[in-house]
Amino acid sequence: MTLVEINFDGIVGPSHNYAGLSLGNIASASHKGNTSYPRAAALQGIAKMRSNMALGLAQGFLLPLPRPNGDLIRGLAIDEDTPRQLLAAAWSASSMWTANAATVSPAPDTADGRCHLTPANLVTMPHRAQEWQDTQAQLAVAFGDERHFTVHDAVLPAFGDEGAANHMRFCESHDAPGVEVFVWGKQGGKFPARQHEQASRAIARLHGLDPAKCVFIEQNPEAIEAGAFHNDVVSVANERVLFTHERAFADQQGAYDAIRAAFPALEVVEVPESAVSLEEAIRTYLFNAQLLTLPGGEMALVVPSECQESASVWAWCEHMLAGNGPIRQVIPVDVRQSMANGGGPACLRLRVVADPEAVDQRFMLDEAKADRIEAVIAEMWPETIDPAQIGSDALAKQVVEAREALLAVLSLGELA
Ligand code: SUG
Repeated sequence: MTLVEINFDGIVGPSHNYAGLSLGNIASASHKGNTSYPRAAALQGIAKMRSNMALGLAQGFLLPLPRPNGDLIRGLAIDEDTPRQLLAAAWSASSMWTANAATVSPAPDTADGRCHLTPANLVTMPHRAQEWQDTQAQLAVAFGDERHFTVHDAVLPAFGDEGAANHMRFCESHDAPGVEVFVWGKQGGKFPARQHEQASRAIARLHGLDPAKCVFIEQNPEAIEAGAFHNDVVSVANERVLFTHERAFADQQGAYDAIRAAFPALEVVEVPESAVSLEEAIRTYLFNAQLLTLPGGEMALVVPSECQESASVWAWCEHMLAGNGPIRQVIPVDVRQSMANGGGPACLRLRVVADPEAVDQRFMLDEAKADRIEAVIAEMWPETIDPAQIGSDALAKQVVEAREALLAVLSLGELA
């Protein structure tokens, strides 16, 4: 068995649109009402996956969920008089951000030696709260081999859980036992804190983690106020490295000390406020990056191309590369359509450390399959969606048929 990190990217669904549904997500609010480009969005996502595969990394994907969601429309009896935001919720393509699909504890960390996955309940936002059962159904297929994986139910809706976006794992190498860090937020600020401490603690118990190898850290309320609605907007981890803004945590030094107590080899790469302000970090999504170990052992940071256009962020990246820190490459990628809804490269992927052979092969990507997926997107995905079109029967038909065509080409009709 070879355990490697596999990134499962969400394929951007054909209903991708800008409805401004996420309070506290500044990009989502500021692009509300804009025309979206679902075809371009999905192709940008495939290009990112191809670029990571070209680095020699294992790549998987998850499918868009069924939209418009008839169950939600019927369940809330949505009609012409219902606020447009609720109708738009039933059309949201938000499952593309698979960092919110689940929390994943790889086999070396768990008591029973299986990889555990808990779908996120995403209860804070109605358009996201509808995701988890369909996500779970998909995870149960992709990770259906019960010798290797356990897929749980989401934690009780009393405690908000947003999945891997608020979870980091430190280890000497991906296949070695790790220390899992859960970041939660305290309610009471102007924006919702989406991750509840008790949801994180429940997941750690359900996954059978060793309490001595778990760390629970409070997010900085100022970061949430500035638009870091998930911790992965202000920090990212890989192996021994924590790449973080200096204002990410409520008690920054205390957070480093707590992680170091459980994982002494911790290496912190901290970006100070004086080099990149919290606001600029959130605007450019510098930390919503994929911090990857390349096959040669070197680490690369896959950042949104917005980072290259920011004088302070790019100067900091160049300064970092000129030094001798652990991150040796910075690779910009264009995921602008997703970025405009607050989703960068890291939001678009769920990391699963597993033997690729143990995964249902229909969810693993190679170049030939990427060609087939691209062909369906190019033919079937709407070129544009104006928010006024949400609710139209013609658009609904196109969105449903586009997803069906994708399932057909991937032989995944059972998820229809
Ligand atoms: O939950 N945006 C998502 C972005 C999720 C980003 N994920 C991570 N940080 N891991 C959210 O706020 C926008 C939907 C809209 O406005 O239509 C949205 O749901």
